[in-house]
Amino acid sequence: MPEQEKPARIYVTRPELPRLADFVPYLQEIWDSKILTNSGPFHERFEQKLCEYLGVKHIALFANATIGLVTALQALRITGEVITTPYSFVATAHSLLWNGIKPVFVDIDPVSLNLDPKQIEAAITPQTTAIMPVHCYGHPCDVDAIRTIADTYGLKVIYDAAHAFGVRCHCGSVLTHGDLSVLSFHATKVFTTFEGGAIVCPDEKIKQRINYLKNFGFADEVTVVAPGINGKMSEFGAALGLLQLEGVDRAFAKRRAIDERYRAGLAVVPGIKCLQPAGELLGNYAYFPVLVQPDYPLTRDALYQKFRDHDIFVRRYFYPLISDFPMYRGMPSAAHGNLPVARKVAQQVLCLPIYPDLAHGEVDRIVDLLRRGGI
Ligand code: T4K
Repeated sequence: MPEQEKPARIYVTRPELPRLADFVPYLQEIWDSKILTNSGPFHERFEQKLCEYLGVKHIALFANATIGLVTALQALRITGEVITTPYSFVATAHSLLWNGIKPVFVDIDPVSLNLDPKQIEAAITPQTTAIMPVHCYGHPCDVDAIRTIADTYGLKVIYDAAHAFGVRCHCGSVLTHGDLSVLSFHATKVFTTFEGGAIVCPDEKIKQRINYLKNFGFADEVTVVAPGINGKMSEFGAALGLLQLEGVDRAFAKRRAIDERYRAGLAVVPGIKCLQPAGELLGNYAYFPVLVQPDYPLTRDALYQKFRDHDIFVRRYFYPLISDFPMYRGMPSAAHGNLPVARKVAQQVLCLPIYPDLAHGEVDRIVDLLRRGGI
């Protein structure tokens, strides 16, 4: 095929951006005020609008979710051991190591791919102080079962909600569960502020402490109350966030249509299993993971390569497991036999492209490739 006729490269995701012309007045305002960061006017407006949109009480904006996770652990003074999932982006466990906390990996549920509540109790020791589950791919964890365990053993719960922007479960926003939830607004997420993140908090007091921690520990000009970090979101990120909020429901609707098209197309493809929703009343369609089963004509990795040959950049989120990285693999909970479900899923998963502007024709091309066994 001549170069100019080649279809454009397809990525696993692309950010949904507003028209540049619509962003320029926001930039003008920043230029005029010369306030670039440190809780400026866009930061304050965005926090408030975000609370309203998400249906939560308090939000503290962050430079990214990783610093948000690190700070959430500091804010609740978590120490010792924390139970978490091996099946996530590596930032989940890294936030524990950055606080000198030992991650204890527990296997995932084979249907939701979230931390399996049935296996949490057996991993609790006198050193356990918290649970850090992940709403993987935006599918809610079993929040009620996790709450019961946490209450019984006096543990805190910090949700890594990096994927769960806008997701609603049986009792409203999934972000209201646990002691704190941490969102990501990275460029690859359903809602972006370039880089960015947020901690969702239940009350003003904890938000105040988080605000100190994300600003070097400053309580006022001359008082430093904690060894804080610089985790602040800039005015540029907050301005983009404000503008993004206007189009986010439209973006979800487009994602949903793509999700439905994949499901319809793949229903009859032997060996390709789509993940089912995990009880969400409103999903965000952040990812479209499929599991490549042993009866599919190609292995997962051969299929991954076939897609690449067609300039389709599918991804293996989350392979390798976090527990297989060098800084974790010596830990007893990372042992081969301890995480059989996560290990199997990490070998089978492939995340197909999904983003609002992905053409339906491209979805059909991807489905067709899967139907033909990658040929
Ligand atoms: N917890 C969980 C459960 C997470 O998934 C993440 C992040 C975090 C915590 C930490 O959140 P942050 O601290 O980042 O806020 C990406 C992201 O970098 C990462 O944020 C995300 N999870 C993870 C699942 O995916 P990569 O290395 O796969 O990204 P990259 O650069 O290969 O991008 C994937 C595709 O996206 C590209 O092929 C093209 C497209 N893309 C990417 C960027 C950066 C764009 O179109 N524009 C862009 O600017 O990690």
